[in-house]
Amino acid sequence: MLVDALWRHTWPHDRLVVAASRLIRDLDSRAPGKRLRVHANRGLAGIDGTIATALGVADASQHGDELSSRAGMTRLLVGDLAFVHDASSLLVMQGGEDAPRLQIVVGNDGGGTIFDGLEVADTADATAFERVMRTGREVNIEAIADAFGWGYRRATTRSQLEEALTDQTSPRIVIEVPLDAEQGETDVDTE
Ligand SMILES: Cc1ncc(C[n+]2csc(CCOP(=O)(O)OP(=O)(O)O)c2C)c(N)n1
Ligand SMILES: [Mg+2]
Repeated sequence: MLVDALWRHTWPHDRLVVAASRLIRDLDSRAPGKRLRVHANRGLAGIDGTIATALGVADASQHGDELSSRAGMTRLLVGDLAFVHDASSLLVMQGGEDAPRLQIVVGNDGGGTIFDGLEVADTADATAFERVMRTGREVNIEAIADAFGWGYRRATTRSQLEEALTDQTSPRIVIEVPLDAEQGETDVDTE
């Protein structure tokens, strides 16, 4: 539901940045063809600076020569671990710098569920796997957003998510979507 809604509400004049996460795989397997500009970091340090990358993409779009690239919204789709890992990049507008417009959509499943697909998940002790691989954490995403002066919305239904994506009155917002880690599906109602 999350990746479908995000893809559907992103248009050729928008930009999408997708973090290293279970979600990029869901998106890759579900999204139909569409002329969108999508950015992603790859490599061993794939989750380093994910928010900074998205801010850079947003910033470049606001200062580009092409008028068309200045329109629309930049969105980041990111998991909870990668979001927390790069939380300090939320510190913008200090020292008179420009403030890019960005919507950050955090799929929060309480840890790194991308690792559930590794072979070790079938053989490791469940407690050890949780501690070492999934590294689940209880983190207050709203408090993080608030601490850095970003707006915050929590979307637990598809309509709430679509409304949050469409409402562009807040230039910098974190939209948290709670996900069910066990099922690999959302907690949300399909209303
Ligand atoms: C610097 C760095 N450390 C570790 C990794 C391995 N890694 C890939 S995705 C990921 C985080 C996955 O958790 P989350 O962001 O919550 O996404 P989820 O898979 O749960 O959707 C990590 C740690 C990496 N890519 N880069
Ligand atoms: Mg996660």
